[in-house]
Amino acid sequence: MHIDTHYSLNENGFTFLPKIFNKNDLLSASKGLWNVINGKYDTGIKPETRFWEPGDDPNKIIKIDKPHLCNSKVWDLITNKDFGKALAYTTKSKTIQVWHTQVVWKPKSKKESGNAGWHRDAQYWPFWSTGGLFTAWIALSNVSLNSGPVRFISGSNKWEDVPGLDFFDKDLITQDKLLKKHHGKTKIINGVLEMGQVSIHSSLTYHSSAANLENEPRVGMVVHFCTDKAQRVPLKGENSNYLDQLIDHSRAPFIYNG
Ligand SMILES: O=C(O)CCC(=O)C(=O)O
Repeated sequence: MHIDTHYSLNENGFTFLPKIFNKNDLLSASKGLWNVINGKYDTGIKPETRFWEPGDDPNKIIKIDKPHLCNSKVWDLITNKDFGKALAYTTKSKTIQVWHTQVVWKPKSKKESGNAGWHRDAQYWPFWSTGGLFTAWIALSNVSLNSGPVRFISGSNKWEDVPGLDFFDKDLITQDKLLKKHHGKTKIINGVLEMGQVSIHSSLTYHSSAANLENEPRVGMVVHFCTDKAQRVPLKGENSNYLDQLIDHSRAPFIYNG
């Protein structure tokens, strides 16, 4: 397997994989996601959460959680065996289980409408340890520098938490100031990808994305996965049962198992 040796998941906090999927599967999944966005679910199952509804601002970033439950082609994409193998190889793991997904579909932006604020995924996952948790971002369109690619802060997987950062905060200018105050000059790497390529980042890596200035939408299928090294953190109250769905493999499929 060819691995991009420029960036290491351990050292930099992210890496890039070569193309894994065939074009038809990518196009079918993309069409499937568009159906989900428009409220058409071929499996009859609704997504977990919608942050965009038909009729909402068409220039706004569209995020919908767990679209793999709603469309069989999206399910097929994220359970692809070669994909599972590549994630296991890259993370040096014995098992790979997908426990959450999102579509992040970014049409041409107006002002801040396409921004996703700086964050680390672990800040939203109090029920998980930080080790053994990763995100794979599958490019379902070509992702140019101008299309608002996901960008990563190299080495930020080793940082302490930076309070005040959030995916849903579109004010990247204020966030950049905050980052500068805490860490001075940072090295930011853009995930410029061809359709079918994949980036992987750890749960602690700070990342964000800015405006899509292209006419075509920038489309990412975001796959959150845990390895055999991940550990549940017992919680009380809200979210305490969230990971009980791990036992339901029709929601949380194993895509690599030794
Ligand atoms: O697709 C984006 O712009 C943001 C994605 C993201 O936050 C993630 O992959 O964890």
